[in-house]
Amino acid sequence: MLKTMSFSSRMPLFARFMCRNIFEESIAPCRFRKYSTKTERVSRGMFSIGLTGITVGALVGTGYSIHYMNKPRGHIINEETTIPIFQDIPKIEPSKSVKILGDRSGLDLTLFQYQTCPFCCKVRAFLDYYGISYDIVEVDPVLRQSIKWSPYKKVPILVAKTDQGYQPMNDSTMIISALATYLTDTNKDIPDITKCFPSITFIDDDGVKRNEIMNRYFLMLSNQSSQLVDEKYSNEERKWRKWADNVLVHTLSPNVYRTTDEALQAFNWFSEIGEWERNFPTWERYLIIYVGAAAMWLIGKRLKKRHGLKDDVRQSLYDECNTWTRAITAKGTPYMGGDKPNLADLAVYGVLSSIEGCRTFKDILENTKIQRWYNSMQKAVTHHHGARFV
Ligand SMILES: N[C@@H](CCC(=O)N[C@@H](CS)C(=O)NCC(=O)O)C(=O)O
Repeated sequence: MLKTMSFSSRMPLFARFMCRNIFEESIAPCRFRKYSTKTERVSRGMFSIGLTGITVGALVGTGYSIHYMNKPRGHIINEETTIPIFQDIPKIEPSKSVKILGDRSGLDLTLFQYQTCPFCCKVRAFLDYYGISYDIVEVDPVLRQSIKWSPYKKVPILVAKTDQGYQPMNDSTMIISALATYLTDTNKDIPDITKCFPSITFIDDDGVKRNEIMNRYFLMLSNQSSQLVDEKYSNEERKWRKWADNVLVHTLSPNVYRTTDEALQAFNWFSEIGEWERNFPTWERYLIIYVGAAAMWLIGKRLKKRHGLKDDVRQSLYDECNTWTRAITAKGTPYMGGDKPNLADLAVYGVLSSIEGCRTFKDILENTKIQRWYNSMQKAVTHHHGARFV
């Protein structure tokens, strides 16, 4: 039973449990005294042992309770960190270079990624749409050697080579907001912008220490540039970017890894599209495919429960796709951003593109009305339609 309880609820119960044990042991001699023929002196001694037991038990229990009550929960602890610039990072041969003719961004970028991670796909959708060139380092999802230099242990990590050194940017949403700020506010450089996205460390309701970039959905524009942005329009854009990260993305894993067959098919496709045959030794590739598929099949079941998906997980995904297309239809424009995609369109497209080769994706196209929007997005991204705004 203890196993099924959260850590936070275990401590006081454990304390009470201890107290009860000590208490039960201490009253046993009292009961014994009532029916025994031993001398009163002996029973008084036993009674005082019992009493001491109760007192010690009560003190230990109280101590635990006070410790538990004082344990910080849901508080921001006083740690605000900006991502430092590295003077050097290990030279790692890129797995691929995406060079876009006529790129006027002035950026020199390397993306550390998993090819089919939805968060990495979001970043690539942004870079491709705006016609920004970048190198790719495909990270081995099991061993992750190529990001050993980074204190941040997830992907995507986007590193910008600047005059001041190598500036890493962590978290897909922060990366996109930082780059969108850079494209809108031409007076700021990447290290300046990165400083505007500090991560705050806090203890959440379960007592777990977390880092979060609180303003990651915002562009950090100067007063002058922010006047160009329509407030109502950017509220809506933020709302759907959050939906892509907090709702849509959680419907993917339970679908893609719904059965062992589907999980294996998905991992084989990841291997193909991520060029694992070229990027990793054979043993490492098979390790990732088989261990990864088995692990994700199991994890998919847990995620289904955690995110409250329907028993038929496909239906949950169809529902979300329909929510998105209905919202665009209600606007009467081809994209959420109107006549051209905005950051919400790019985020939703990026997330869905991560499962393009999976059976789930075919099912979405056949059972929802998302295909028209998806095809237009695909064209806009692969033909770099946003490059004219750079
Ligand atoms: N909030 C982050 C989430 C990134 C994330 O969870 N990435 C996963 C891959 S899809 C990861 O790197 N997990 C750690 C691991 O693989 O060990 C973002 O938007 O970039």
